[in-house]
Amino acid sequence: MLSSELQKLLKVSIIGAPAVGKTTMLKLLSKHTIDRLYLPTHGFDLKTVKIDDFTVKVWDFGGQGGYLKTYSSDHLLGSDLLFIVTDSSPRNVLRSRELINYAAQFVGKDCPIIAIANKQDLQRNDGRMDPRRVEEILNIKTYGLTAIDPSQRLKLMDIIRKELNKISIRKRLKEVAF
Ligand SMILES: Nc1nc2c(ncn2[C@@H]2O[C@H](COP(=O)(O)OP(=O)(O)OP(=O)(O)O)[C@@H](O)[C@H]2O)c(=O)[nH]1
Ligand SMILES: [Mg+2]
Repeated sequence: MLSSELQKLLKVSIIGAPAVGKTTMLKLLSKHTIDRLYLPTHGFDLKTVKIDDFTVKVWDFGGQGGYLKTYSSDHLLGSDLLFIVTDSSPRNVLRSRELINYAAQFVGKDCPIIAIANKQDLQRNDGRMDPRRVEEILNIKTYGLTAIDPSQRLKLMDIIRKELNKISIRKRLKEVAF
């Protein structure tokens, strides 16, 4: 494979507590129908998504039980981008802080860690936080999302595209430096 092709082959990992909407995000990305069924992910799920000329392998890790801790050291390795998904409830956002510290051990220092403040549709009803508040608490770049809303697909694609472009430039520069 040409190195220019390799630069366009990227790995995105999605982690977070159970039922925060990780698999729904993957469905949103892969144009899968978005049902509201909650079927916990066992282990992890893997899908390939094309974004512009990037081929993105998306790893969706199950949040239940010990899945993440069982798989993380091996499977988070080599991530080009890591999403930490929260359901934007105060309790879950606080838990996500620990998760960020935990996962940061397994991804390289060049891998951006981005938070998704999901379930924004529920924000007005039950005290969930807006993305700005989540960002203040987590201290990492945070985007708001309603993953069950198919009209937010482009928004999610844009978030990923912006990061992938930066990653791809960085990879190219590294190669030139060699
Ligand atoms: N209201 C609302 N519900 C959502 C949203 N995103 C996901 N859900 C619902 O939350 C539930 C759990 O979603 P999943 O995507 O399966 O959660 P997960 O994070 O993959 O869970 P695990 O696989 O157990 O780690 C489902 O019933 C979804 O329909 C959202 O933006 N708003
Ligand atoms: Mg899941």
